[in-house]
Amino acid sequence: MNGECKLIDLRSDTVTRPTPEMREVMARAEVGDDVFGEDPSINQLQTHVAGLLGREAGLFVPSGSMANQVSIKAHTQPGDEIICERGAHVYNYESGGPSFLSGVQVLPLDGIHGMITAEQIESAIRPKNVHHPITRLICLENTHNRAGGTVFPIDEIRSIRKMADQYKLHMHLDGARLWNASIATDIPLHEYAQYFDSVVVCFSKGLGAPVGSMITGSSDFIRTAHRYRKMFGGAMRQAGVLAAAALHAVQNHYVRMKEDHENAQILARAIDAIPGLEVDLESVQTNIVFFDVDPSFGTAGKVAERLKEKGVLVIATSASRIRVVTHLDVSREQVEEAAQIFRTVL
Ligand code: TLP
Repeated sequence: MNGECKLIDLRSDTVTRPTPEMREVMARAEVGDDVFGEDPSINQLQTHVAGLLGREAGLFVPSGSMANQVSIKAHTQPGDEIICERGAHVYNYESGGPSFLSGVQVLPLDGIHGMITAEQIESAIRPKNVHHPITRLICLENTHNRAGGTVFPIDEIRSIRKMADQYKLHMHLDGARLWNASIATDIPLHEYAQYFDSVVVCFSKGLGAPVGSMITGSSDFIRTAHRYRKMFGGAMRQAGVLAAAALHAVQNHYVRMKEDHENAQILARAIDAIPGLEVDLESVQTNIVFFDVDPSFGTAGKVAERLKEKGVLVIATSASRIRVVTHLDVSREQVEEAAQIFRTVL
């Protein structure tokens, strides 16, 4: 907790500020020109995180969106089709990146709690026929943001991999919050990662680093991704100061994420107990809580404004839905205070 700001900011786990310890680590970081591969802090982070995920190599990139888009580019050819769940970040929140940057079309499938099954995907694979695009890539998201931070069951991932192998499809994981999935299930990161050709993780969400994500995969894949990172303008120079913050976050803020999950449970129950607000408690599995607002309160946007006046920041994601996210910069006391403010305002 940095205590720099009085508002209780539950809009996203991306809002955290670097802690004093992290800033010190950043100030001391050894740096070099990463375009020459000479930044020791970046090299250390890439090796460390690739190791955690059991992959051959890692590539540090500025953002989760760039990590996903570079990966999609590296897996596909223009005219290909990629399959994902309808609420996926790559489909909804990356500015149409797949079509613009890779020239691919996206086939979104309706999931339950953000999860799609091997059977569902298999029946969406295009027959080999000149009329159709070529199905090339399956993108999964774990945890699934828009479904409420839900965890993808590892058994289903295994079945999807088996099926994907039969059809020679690639698999990409948007694991911006894979850390949360791993903490929630006690399944190590590398167990999840083994089923994918590429896995993206973010340091700037629940881990609390200011910037950065990583693509991991085979050395060959990362070589291709490296070229596209350059092409997309994501090659940085002395970015070791950022990598040092990310490494500090992995080493110091990962295990504590279970506090965020407990805080999300407290908030979810408090919100659900308020007449006119409804949380799908089954979907609250990590640090994200979505709730529906009865129209008698006004729109979700209006509710968000009233909460802001009382010091709680939330995001209205539709006319009737609000998202709150717990993270490093909200303490248990603040979560309890926020719950009280919800009760007062609503
Ligand atoms: N998510 C942000 C917003 O873009 C919605 C948030 O506040 O949750 N994958 C997933 C699953 C994400 O949730 C996000 C960010 C990204 C990728 C993109 O990361 P950045 O913002 O670093 O490009």
